[in-house]
Amino acid sequence: MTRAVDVIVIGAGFAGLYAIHKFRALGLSVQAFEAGSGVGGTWYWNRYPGARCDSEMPVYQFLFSDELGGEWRWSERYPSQPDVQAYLNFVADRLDLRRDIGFDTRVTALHYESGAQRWTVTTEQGDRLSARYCVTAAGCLSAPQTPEFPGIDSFAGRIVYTSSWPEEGVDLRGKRVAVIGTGATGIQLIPEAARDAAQLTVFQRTANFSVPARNRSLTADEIEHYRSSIAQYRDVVKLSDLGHLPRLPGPTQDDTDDDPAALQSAFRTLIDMGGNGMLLNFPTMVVDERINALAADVVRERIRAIVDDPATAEDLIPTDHPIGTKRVCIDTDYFETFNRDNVRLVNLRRMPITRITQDAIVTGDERHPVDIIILATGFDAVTGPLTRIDIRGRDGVSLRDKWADGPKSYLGLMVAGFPNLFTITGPLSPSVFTNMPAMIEQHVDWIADCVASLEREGQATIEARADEEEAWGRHARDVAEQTLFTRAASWYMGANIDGKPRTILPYLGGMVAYREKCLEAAADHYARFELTAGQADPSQR
Ligand code: NA7
Repeated sequence: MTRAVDVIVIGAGFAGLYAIHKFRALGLSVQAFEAGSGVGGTWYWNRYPGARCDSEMPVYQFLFSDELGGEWRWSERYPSQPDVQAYLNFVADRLDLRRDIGFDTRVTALHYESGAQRWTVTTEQGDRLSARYCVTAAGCLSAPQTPEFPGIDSFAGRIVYTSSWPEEGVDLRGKRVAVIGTGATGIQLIPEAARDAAQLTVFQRTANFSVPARNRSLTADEIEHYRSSIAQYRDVVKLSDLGHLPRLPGPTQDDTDDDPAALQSAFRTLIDMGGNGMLLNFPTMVVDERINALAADVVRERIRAIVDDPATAEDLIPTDHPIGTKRVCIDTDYFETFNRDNVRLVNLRRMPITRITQDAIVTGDERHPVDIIILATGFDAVTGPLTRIDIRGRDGVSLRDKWADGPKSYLGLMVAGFPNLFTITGPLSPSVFTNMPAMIEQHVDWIADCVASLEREGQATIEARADEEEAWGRHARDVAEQTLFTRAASWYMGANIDGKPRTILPYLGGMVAYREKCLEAAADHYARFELTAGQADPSQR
């Protein structure tokens, strides 16, 4: 028999947890499914050494509740993976969310039945559940990319993915370790792995821009201030295009008179302060080629100053994309790590990996003997978590087919042909371009308001209109064209996955404008959507 509830939520990370809480508050019955054995989503899976948030406190947390925020004390400027996971466990306990979450349960299919106006979800275990509303909270970076290097199956040592790092850890001591991938993940992991491994070989395909985090413990005053100022930061974040603090202390564009030397001096100051101040204080950096080039040069000069071996330094210097159009990594001693005797960089642009043997990675004629291979090779970002589920809307149309040439969505929230399916941080929403908890709160609040309105007004379904969906896609692409993002072969553009259409995945117009668009879409009783009157099969409520 298929059980029935009001709302199905897929995922129990930041998005899923808040969604369960909000729908319960509307008096609806909720069932969430989570593939992991615990809450946390991305913070549950990505527990590799060095995993740390690159948004800083106090904004990387829920800000919807003064009480909740007031009970939690953060300890570092950038929270570590164990800290974020502990926080999300605290939230789940404090709001009593676990009783509505089915753990170790991966959703495989989600089908809409037009007659009943209900969604039926099927899990890997074969369970079936039906609901009037379905909300995906599956994350943007949760579908790992696992490259098939020739011969990888013959490797006799251990292969570990950063995206599903074993809970008990991996003992790297005395081992010859390879890390493939130098994105944000590799850049966090590599300094940690170098400390333990006998020999660490880093396989780099593309050099990345990275700036120091300058992570530190928070002072007692800061901890108390952050704990007691949730309401203040809730308001502050709403004024920020990146869902962050609107700017960090330090110089801004107004302080530079647009003078190149002053601009570069400002970038040096912001980099020395640690973190992503460059992007927050100089948002034009990702639009204005000249400013971008000045910023990139400052980061390049820093790499040359840190890395002792000039040839290694040149290999580590990014040259193929404007700074900021791929995630600028926030590191602790990343470039310094290449001065260690036990660390070697292999530039795959010069010679790619040709195969993996029983005990080595081979690039051209060179064998690199290894005991452990760590894959930090990224994700089928933003769309992957949804297209890996067999989602079928009205008339059996599959989401995978609908998105074959690139994602289509109205506001990143709803897809035409998929009634009552809401996608938290879906493609063409600001999602990964912004601070995720802030984005998630905005989305969940909007969805909950929408569902409350349907319930109140006696509407059975809501669905994105095809013309609005089309217009939003065009707008998102137009905005992207005005930036430098389209010049990078990044996962923001779908470029890291073979065969994935190359098109912008997040909306780059900023959260302030985006919030406005969402409010406009909800105006006049959701006039920009298709609505169907009547309650769907009340016997199943
Ligand atoms: P990223 O940023 O996608 O990085 C993946 C890395 O793996 C990147 O250096 C890739 O090189 C490399 N890669 C991927 N496939 C291969 C193959 N086949 N051979 C060699 N190297 C490969 O993912 P992360 O997990 O580091 O970061 C994702 C986000 O998580 C991050 O932006 C933060 O928001 C948190 P490439 O650049 O494609 O040449």
